[in-house]
Amino acid sequence: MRLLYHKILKIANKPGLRCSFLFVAIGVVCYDSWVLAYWLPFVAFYGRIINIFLGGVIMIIKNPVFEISAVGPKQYPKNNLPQVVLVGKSNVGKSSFINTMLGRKSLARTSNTPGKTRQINFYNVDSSFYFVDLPGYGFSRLSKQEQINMGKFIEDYLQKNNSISLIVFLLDIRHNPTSDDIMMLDYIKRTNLPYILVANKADKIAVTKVDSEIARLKEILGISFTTLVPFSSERKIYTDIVWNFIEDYI
Ligand SMILES: Nc1nc2c(ncn2[C@@H]2O[C@H](COP(=O)(O)OP(=O)(O)O)[C@@H](O)[C@H]2O)c(=O)[nH]1
Ligand SMILES: [Mg+2]
Repeated sequence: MRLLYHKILKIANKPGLRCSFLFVAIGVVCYDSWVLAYWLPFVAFYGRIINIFLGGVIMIIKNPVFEISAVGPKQYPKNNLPQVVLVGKSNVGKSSFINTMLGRKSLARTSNTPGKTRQINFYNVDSSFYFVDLPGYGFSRLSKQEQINMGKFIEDYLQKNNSISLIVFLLDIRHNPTSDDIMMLDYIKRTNLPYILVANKADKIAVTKVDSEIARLKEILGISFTTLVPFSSERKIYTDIVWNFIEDYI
């Protein structure tokens, strides 16, 4: 049943379709069913156009490529393309997020067993912006000192880079933010860089619970006015909503 809900949601999330549904509803109210049948193709087309005017996006990705695994500032790209940076604890789904948003299966390497490598992976998206995959923090198999070093490595990148256009801060919709999450979020706030929060793995809970979990996370984090949107790489839902936000910053 949950799968069916998510399938419907995925279709309803497609750009244009939300508007199309509205038109169909208006059509049903105003006309006999044979008129509606005649209308349908037009409804789908104009719904799409109107949705673009209303600020919807149809993000067309042509050729995203992995550019570099940087181990230090000298290797960060020298051009001024905007960078959209994924921040979050290990295993929250940063790499999967990049693959899902770009419609690629395994451009960004995902794993069940997070590694210890301190690398920042840059994905060049059609020479218009970068998705930047930061190493995860709070990886329990690292020693305390290694975790501190990892934190410094991430902060160093956030400080020494003036091409950062947006930080996408990933949380797990099912779990309370950890103390590391809260520390990282405080740090991000202090950088004054724009950020949005994305609650990943929404497929793991019932669709009917998504809104209340989002509200709960907002309350815990004390961020009533900050954007916090659900997401699922597994089911590839809510991608349009997130693209809408990203598009405003690139
Ligand atoms: N169910 C579910 N699993 C996910 C989702 N996103 C990522 N995962 C899984 O979580 C694990 C860690 O993902 P990964 O992208 O490597 O996390 P990262 O360490 O933050 O880059 C992998 O096994 C993914 O398949 C999601 O939206 N739903
Ligand atoms: Mg990763």
